[in-house]
Amino acid sequence: MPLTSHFDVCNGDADGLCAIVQWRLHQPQAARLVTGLKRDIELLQHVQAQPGDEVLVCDVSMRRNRPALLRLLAQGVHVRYFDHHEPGEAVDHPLLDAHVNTSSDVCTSLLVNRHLAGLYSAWALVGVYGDNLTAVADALAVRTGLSVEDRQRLQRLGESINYNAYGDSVRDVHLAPERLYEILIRYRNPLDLVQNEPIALELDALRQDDVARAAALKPYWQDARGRAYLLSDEPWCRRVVGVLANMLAASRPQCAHAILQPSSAGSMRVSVRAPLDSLGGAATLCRQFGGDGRAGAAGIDHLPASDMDRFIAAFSVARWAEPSAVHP
Ligand SMILES: [Mn+2]
Repeated sequence: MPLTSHFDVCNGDADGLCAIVQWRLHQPQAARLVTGLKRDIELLQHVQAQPGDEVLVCDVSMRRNRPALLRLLAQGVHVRYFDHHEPGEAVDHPLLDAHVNTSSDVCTSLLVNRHLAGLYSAWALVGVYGDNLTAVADALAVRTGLSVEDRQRLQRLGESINYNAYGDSVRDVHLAPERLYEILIRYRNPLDLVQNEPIALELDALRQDDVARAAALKPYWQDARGRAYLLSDEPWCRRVVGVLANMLAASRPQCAHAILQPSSAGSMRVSVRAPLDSLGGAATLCRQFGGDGRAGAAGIDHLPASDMDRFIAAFSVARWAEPSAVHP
């Protein structure tokens, strides 16, 4: 009888890593970890398993991993799946044990925590804070009797681990998520990690430094309805762009925001956020330039640098109407 191989597959953000950490503390098992940065979703295709092998998947969309999932199941591989992203068409297979819940008040770490009846709830909290479900995390922290100080330590750790997953490639981040996992899994309680490992402080300091630099940026273009920012081609810009978009939106809810950053030669990547006060129109604008997205947040992967002014002109006259106002 051949030996069973184990694979752990997860998003490299706090929610994904903390889901696997909880599971492996509960069920210690040598497993090959397949992870990546935040943007790396289609991870299951990298698993080369044999019939009878076991795969644990956490925090990556089933819809995006569907072909690889179907292939593994058809090969006779057992798959246990925890996730909170929209799964697409349901997959029903005797070898699949799926725990997918898309409610806005859950994340993958929380689903694993429930499954394990709260066995490693401090680790779950790190994931929940990392996924920005602050109110949900605070409530769980209170229920489990954590002090305010410990709650803040877990929040800072979650946000730092999460931030470490932002970048275009592992060259942009402080520590590859699979290396970070090796440190996390040494601790049954993340508060001991915060106490003992310099990495928690390092990640936090790096994040604070990026955020301070981002806060000092001046708009490339602005009027009363919108602001556009042009980032440079540097690792800190590739790490901070998501956080910057949230910072800008929160600081001026009546304004739309566009962030442009150089990607490949002669081409820009653009992310657009509609004003928080009227979440609509972002996808409509981006589609004019070959992009796509949702009404409130959308993007363009490849905007020729020569089209930048044409984009700013379209951005300045865009209609930021709520979708219900456009389609009554
Ligand atoms: Mn998540």
